[in-house]
Order: sequence, then structure tokens, then C-alpha cells
Amino acid sequence: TEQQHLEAFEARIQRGEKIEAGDWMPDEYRRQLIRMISQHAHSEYVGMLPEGAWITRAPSLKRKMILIAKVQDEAGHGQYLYHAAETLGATREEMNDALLSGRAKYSSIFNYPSLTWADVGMIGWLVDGAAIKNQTMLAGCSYGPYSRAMVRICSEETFHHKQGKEMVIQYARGSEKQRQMAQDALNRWWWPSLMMLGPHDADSPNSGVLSRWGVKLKSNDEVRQEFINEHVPELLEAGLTIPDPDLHQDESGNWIHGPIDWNEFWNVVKGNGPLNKERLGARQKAHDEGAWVREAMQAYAERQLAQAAD
Ligand code: FAQ
Repeated sequence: TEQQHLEAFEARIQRGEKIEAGDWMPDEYRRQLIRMISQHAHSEYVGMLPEGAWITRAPSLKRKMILIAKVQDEAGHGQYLYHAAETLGATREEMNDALLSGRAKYSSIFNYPSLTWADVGMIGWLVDGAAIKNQTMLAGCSYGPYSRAMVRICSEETFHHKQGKEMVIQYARGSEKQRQMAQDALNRWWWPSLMMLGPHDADSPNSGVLSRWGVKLKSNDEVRQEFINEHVPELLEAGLTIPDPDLHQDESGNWIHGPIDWNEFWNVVKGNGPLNKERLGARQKAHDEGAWVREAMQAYAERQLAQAAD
């Protein structure tokens, strides 16, 4: 019966076994994973846009090559994640349609503009830094295909994180103009980076079932605390000022942040952030311009099939 299936499923998760694609799973587990993994994939795709805009303007050949490789990695992560979601029965068409029609979300962070070259470094340091904290946790999640995708993605993002940190530290210690550029980037990216890890636990409706079924092994606030504890000392060490007057360390050593502007967060999530329309517009344009490729592949597949039938 359904109840016995559920008990056996939960016992497997308790034992630390991975759930694989063809295994029995509750509908809600499947629905939650498709939601999360597809939104994660969309984030990787939309996440190419803020940095991609700087490829033609990179200040040196070395920086340009690093940036091209990074943006290409994000495309690969998106592909990897779409495949993981496909193992649950979602199709590319459905997922893409959900993104373009605004039904599916993608990370709030990518709706902010990258105004200067230092933003490219700051995205690597903070955005990849936050993504790694979240994804290292997800590498231990109960769904096999997602957890394995996370292992590879995290190792690539560790390079992204290092190149961003190296770049920002160099500018923070460079000329006065470079230092100001790095500080300005931190001022604009700090709070959105904290927000990207999701609402406070009390306002996170999906967390209950996700932690019960071993998808989220840490809560949004726990991951955010890990991110802050790692990054605050390093940013201070680089000589930068964190734009939070209430930031302080408590007796246990945790860095405690001031209030987060959740109105700003929900506004961005609802589609009204600085660049939401531009980001979705760029994805729609890419989809439209790729139509001929999909049609050509379809025609080719049909011809192959017809020849095989002869
Ligand atoms: N943006 O109940 P919760 C990257 C939504 S990859 C937009 O707490 P949950 C790589 C949430 O969907 C970054 N919406 O949700 C890179 C839900 O709405 P729904 C992406 C958000 O799922 C780096 C509602 O709020 N990473 O950066 C956000 O339990 C550099 C209630 O929230 C992933 O997607 C947000 N920030 O926890 C690329 C990792 N936060 O769907 C290029 C996988 C929450 O019910 C350059 N995802 N919402 O309509 C997760 O771990 C989780 O989904 C969380 C949110 C932790 C993001």
C-alpha cells in the first residue's frame, strides 16, 4: 500500500541510502525536487548574463579567458541540472516554458546589474561563495542524481570562488580608484548575497518537508550563518568595509548580521527587481533564436528514423 511504500522510503532515507530515478517516491518528493532542481538550473542559465556582459570588456587576456571558462561552466551546470530534473519525469520544454512564463523562479541574485568590472570579482567571491555553501549541503541530499551533480558543480565553483576572491583582494590593495571600485561592488552585492540563501527559517514553507526527506540537511539560516562566518573575516582582512552597521561577533564566534530587507527580496522574487524583465527577455530571445536549431535536429532525427525503417 501507499503507506507501506512511504514507510520503506523514509526508512531508506534514515539509513542514508540514496533514492534513485526509478525508485518509488512520494509525489510530493518528486514535485519538490523538480521545483528545486529546475529552479537551480534556470539560475545557472540566467546567472551567465551578469558576468557574460563583461566578457568583451575584460581588462586583460588572462581575465577574459578565466571569465569565458567560468561562464561556460555555468552553462554546463545548467545542462547537468536539467538532466537531473529530467530523471524525475520533467521535460525540457515544460521547464523552459515554466521559466519563460514566470511560473518557475530563478535566483533573486541575478536580477541585479553588474555595473563595473569589480562586480565580476565580487560575484565570484560572494555569489559563488554562497552557492558553494548551499550546494555542499545539497551534495549530501537524498536524491542520487542531484547529489552527484552537486559534487562536480561544487568543485568547479571552488575555482570560480578563488578567482573572484583573488581579483577583489588585488583591487582592494591596488590604487585608490581600484579600492573604491571593490568597495562599491561589496556595498551593492553584500545584502543580495545574504538574501539569495532564502528567507528566514520561520518564513520558509518548503523547508519542513525538504528536511524531513533529507533534501535540505541544513536550514536557510544555518547556511547563511556559515557563509557569513567564512566571508566576514576574509573581507575585513582584505581591508574592505561590510555595509552593515549592526554586524558583530557573538560569544560563540558567530558573526551576527543586522536586519535583512525582506521587502526588497520578495519584490525581486515577484519579478520587480532591477533587471527581472531584461533577464527573462534575454532568455526568451535565446529561445527564439535557437528555434532553427531545434527544428533542424528534429528534421534530422525524423530522416534517420525513416532511413532505419527502409
Ligand atoms: N531567489 O521555502 P523556501 C548559483 C523562493 S546557483 C528566488 O525557503 P526553498 C551558481 C522559493 O523558491 C543559485 N526565489 O524555498 C552561480 C520558494 O518559492 P516556490 C541557485 C527564492 O526551496 C554562481 C519561496 O521563495 N541555487 O548561484 C529564493 O526551501 C555565480 C520560499 O522559500 C539553487 O537554486 C531566491 N534566492 O529554499 C551561477 C540551489 N530563495 O519555489 C552564476 C537549490 C527562496 O515555492 C554565477 N535551491 N526563494 O515558489 C535551494 O537550495 C533552495 O531552493 C533555496 C530556497 C535555499 C534557494
